[in-house]
Amino acid sequence: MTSMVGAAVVRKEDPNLLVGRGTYVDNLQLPGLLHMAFVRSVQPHARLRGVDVSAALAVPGVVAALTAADFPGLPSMGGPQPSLERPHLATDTVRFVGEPIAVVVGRDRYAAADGAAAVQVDYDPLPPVASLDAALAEGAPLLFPDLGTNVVSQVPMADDAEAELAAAPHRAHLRLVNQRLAAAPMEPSAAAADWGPTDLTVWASCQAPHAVRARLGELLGKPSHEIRVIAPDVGGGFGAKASWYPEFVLTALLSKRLGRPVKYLETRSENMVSMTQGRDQVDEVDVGFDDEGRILVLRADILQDVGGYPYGDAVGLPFLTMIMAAGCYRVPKVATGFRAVVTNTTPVSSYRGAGRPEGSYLIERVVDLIADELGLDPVEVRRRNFIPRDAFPYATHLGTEYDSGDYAASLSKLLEMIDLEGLRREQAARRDDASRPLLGIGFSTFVEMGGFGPSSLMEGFGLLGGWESARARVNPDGSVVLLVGTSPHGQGHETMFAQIAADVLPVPFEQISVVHGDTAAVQEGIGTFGSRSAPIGGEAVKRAAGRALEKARQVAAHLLEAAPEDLEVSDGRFTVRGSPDRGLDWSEVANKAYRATQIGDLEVGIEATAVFDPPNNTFPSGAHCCLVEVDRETGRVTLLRYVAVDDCGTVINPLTAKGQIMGGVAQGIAQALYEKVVYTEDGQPLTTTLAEYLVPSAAEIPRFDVAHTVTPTPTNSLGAKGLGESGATAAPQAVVNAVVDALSHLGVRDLEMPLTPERVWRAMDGGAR
Ligand code: MCN
Repeated sequence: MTSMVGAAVVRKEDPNLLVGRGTYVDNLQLPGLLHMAFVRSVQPHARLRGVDVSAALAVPGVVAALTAADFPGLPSMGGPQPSLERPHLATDTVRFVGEPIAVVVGRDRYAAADGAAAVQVDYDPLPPVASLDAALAEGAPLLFPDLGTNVVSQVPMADDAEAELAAAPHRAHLRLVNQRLAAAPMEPSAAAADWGPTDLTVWASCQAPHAVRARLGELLGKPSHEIRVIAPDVGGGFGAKASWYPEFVLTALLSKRLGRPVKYLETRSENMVSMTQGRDQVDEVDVGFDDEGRILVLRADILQDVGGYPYGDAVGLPFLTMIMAAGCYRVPKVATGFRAVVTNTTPVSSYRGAGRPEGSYLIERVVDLIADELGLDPVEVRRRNFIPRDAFPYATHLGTEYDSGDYAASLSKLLEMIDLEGLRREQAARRDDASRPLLGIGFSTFVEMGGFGPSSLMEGFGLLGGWESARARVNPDGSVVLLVGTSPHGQGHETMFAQIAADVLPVPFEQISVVHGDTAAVQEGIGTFGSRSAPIGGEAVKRAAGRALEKARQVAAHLLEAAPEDLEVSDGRFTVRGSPDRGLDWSEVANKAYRATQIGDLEVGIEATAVFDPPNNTFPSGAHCCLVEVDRETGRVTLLRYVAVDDCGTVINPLTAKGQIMGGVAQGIAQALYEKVVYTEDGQPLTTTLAEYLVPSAAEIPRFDVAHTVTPTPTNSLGAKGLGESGATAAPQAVVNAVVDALSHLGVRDLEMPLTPERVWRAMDGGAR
């Protein structure tokens, strides 16, 4: 039987989505549905003197207008410590533009929006701090005065490695900025709630419905069995839909109060100030190296902007950067530390890669800088520093254990796909011909941390666990339903999980469907983030399917009057070893399994659950190369080609894997060239529409070549590592390295993202060179 794992199967989920038959939260039409709108702060930092909702109540169609005072006893959204907690609706202080202050409910969205516009908020403005520099300045205004500082969390460097840096034959410094990014999913945040006489149903555009149910239970004091959370089709999340949002609980409370279902759909401009944002990290990096370009010591001092309120995972971001700071290189001494800082801006949290792209950017820019300083080939510097393939499992400076990898193999494969020598000749020729654009070649050899992650680690991040669950249910006709605890939002899980189960069970891929995202249907699960669904959820599916097969074997053995261990399974049939005529088709076995009168003492049905808690994270890696052209007159960067060699261990589906890489790389290109959330010095956001926040379209994304090397992970029996964040982790530095490479003969050694034409043009002295 050919294996389904590894087959490039088209996605099961696409037919519905392609013909507009997806079901998103906003497609819900419930009888008597009301619509909620927020009144959001227009001030970045202010005391609230008063909120007057009376004018809203006079707007036709408005049925309610409420402030925090109307929700007595509603706990806060939480925070790392009680004094830093964020309320669901602002009580006395607002700390970023967009923070919700009041809610208005209308018979339709328009009435609710008109009502929200009519609410009068009396602000007493406080001085804002809208950047790390401003927040850390002497005498800076404080967001939480009781704390006495805007630094909300830190890990100081135990040893700053100054002695090693001073002793190194060469040393260099870089200040690297990972600008703030907006997740900007196609579907903004959305929630709807229907609170009946006993039970509450919440539809939420989220990545982890079971976690949303648990939080609702805590906040509402309601047991989980009376709460059902449904994540229907979710139009992208990119990590930001793993965050908790006030709309999840406020729609529920409003539904209870008004006795009708209530829905909320964020507008795009609200999304650009309300949904948690990503990156926003500044790294001061020092490196010491020898004459051959070997890295001897690395120091990274990390500053993380966490926005107006510190979320638990936001302070985890720089921690992940620390873990991954040395990338795929053997560095004898690594010193890292961070400070997480609050500013009067939208809160920052997980965004595709969450702290690891920042680490990868850091080390990959450093490697190129070393090559530049020594006049060496950046490919060669990488090779000289790689952790060798026989060094795995490899313990990093912080004790994290890389599971497996062969970094040199990915780079070699990449080099087979490009003609580096030819490109270098072309680059030199272009430099001598002022009529032609400059050519740049950029490399990124990265390692990522995916497959989050053992319970021992994830419990520390405040999660229920790091395991994942799956249930395989065989129907009486032999078809199979998988119920999975992960919750996809674009990744193609229905396809991937069906492929895995089709390799275990004698059932065609087409006869396996997947149910996810509904706490009433699916057993307890953790959710989708940290590129965990393939390595952890996939293994759970494999095990559940294996257990279902064992049950079916028992049924078949009973029916065939043979011992279970004497049965063979092939071509959709159970046969008795040595007597191929004595056999039963899978569908007959499935059907008989439900006939209590025919299966003796066996329990009716075929259904099995498995929960998999991995022993470690997985560490996907790869080598990417980007070719760019830089216009000498305008500084405009054009991407000519992008080549990605990824090692995610066993590739479950090359087609969806390619989609994941392309999507992630597109986000990385977006960071390198286009996207940046911008605030004025006084805390006003300037990028509140997609006219100012430049999400690239397909037209800006170049030709892709994708290939794989395969170093299976030992952490699961599939050998699969997580892949969903690799592209976003690898790409920014591939692009930046390419542009710096194009300009290196002009003495350019670094450029800050995004590489706008203006920035590049200035680096070329306004096109003078
Ligand atoms: N895959 C594979 N072989 C592997 C690993 C993965 O074929 N060894 C393929 C499978 O098709 C699988 C997909 O890649 O469905 C992603 O698997 P995995 O790496 O386990 O990642 P998750 O499914 O857990 O997805 C999370 C990850 C994260 S953290 C973000 S952020 C992200 C992403 O995936 N956000 C996305 N991909 C996204 N894709 C879309 N369209 N939209 C988002 O919001």
